Amino acid sequence: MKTGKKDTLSEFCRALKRHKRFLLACHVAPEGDAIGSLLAVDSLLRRLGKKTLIVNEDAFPERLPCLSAKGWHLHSEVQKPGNFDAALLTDCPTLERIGRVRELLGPGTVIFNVDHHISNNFFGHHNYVKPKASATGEVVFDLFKQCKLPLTREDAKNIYVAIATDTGSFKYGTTTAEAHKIAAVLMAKDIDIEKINDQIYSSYSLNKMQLYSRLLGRVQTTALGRIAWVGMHLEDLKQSGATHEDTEGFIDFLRSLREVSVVFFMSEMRPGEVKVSFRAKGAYDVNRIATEFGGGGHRKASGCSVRATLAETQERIFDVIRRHYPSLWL
Ligand SMILES: [Mn+2]
Repeated sequence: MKTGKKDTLSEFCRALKRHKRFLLACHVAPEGDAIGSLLAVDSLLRRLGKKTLIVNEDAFPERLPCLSAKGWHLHSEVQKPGNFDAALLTDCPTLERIGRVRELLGPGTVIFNVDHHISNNFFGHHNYVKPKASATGEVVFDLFKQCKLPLTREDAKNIYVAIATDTGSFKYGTTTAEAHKIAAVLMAKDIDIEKINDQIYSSYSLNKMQLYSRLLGRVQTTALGRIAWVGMHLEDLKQSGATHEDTEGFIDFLRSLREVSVVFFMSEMRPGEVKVSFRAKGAYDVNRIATEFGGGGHRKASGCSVRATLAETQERIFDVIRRHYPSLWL
């Protein structure tokens, strides 16, 4: 069976119904959209009578207590590959994004790709990818509609978290009218949005706050303030007692600087390996920049990993920004 087929919504749902046992996975370092979408699609498939198993390389993140970690298995706990005739992946632009879960896919596993990344390479046998959608959660909402399954309160919460986290609470330019319409439908399911939002946004540990304080004290800008960046050393985590997971969302502080067009946050994952997040405002496209390093994402939000020191990574990023956007310095 060839990969790369772009399905219509109805073709995609018809194909889903032809399979029995699904492995479900999302990308490594999973966040709200990946997980919320995954949990909602799990519920959908189960109600269609399918057997499902959620398997991921990374643990369920602590910062999302509003979502249920029940049924989340680690790749390392699942011994045998096979036993699945299909796999469905959420929020992954490429198959590589599921990390070591790939080892569980057999040559006969039919892969379903549900995503909204503009950089998606249609790695599945069936691909339902909607780059206009603000979140994969919106795409999963389509699946429920197409399958004529009413949303439970839990489904509504999962999809709400997916869309709210990927749109910065309906603030980013990627937020569509459709996202608001869907949110209205979800709210009609009586979800507690105050509690959900407090759990997502007002739940810093003191260690995390102290890490942010260190990082904010070192923000640098150039090109008349149009570019801002900061690098985090492993030592920063050690000194503050925070974790890598705590850095999720830090980039929003950089983005909140008034003059910036392009911002990036570099975190040292281990010596010689740096993870970079980019955000853009206005006409700038940071997907183009991340792609140069083998990463990707969206026009206004993207990321990549670089095998280098923080200082080398910074140099290389500036080379790429200068090449793509020399006018930033004018
Ligand atoms: Mn997403």
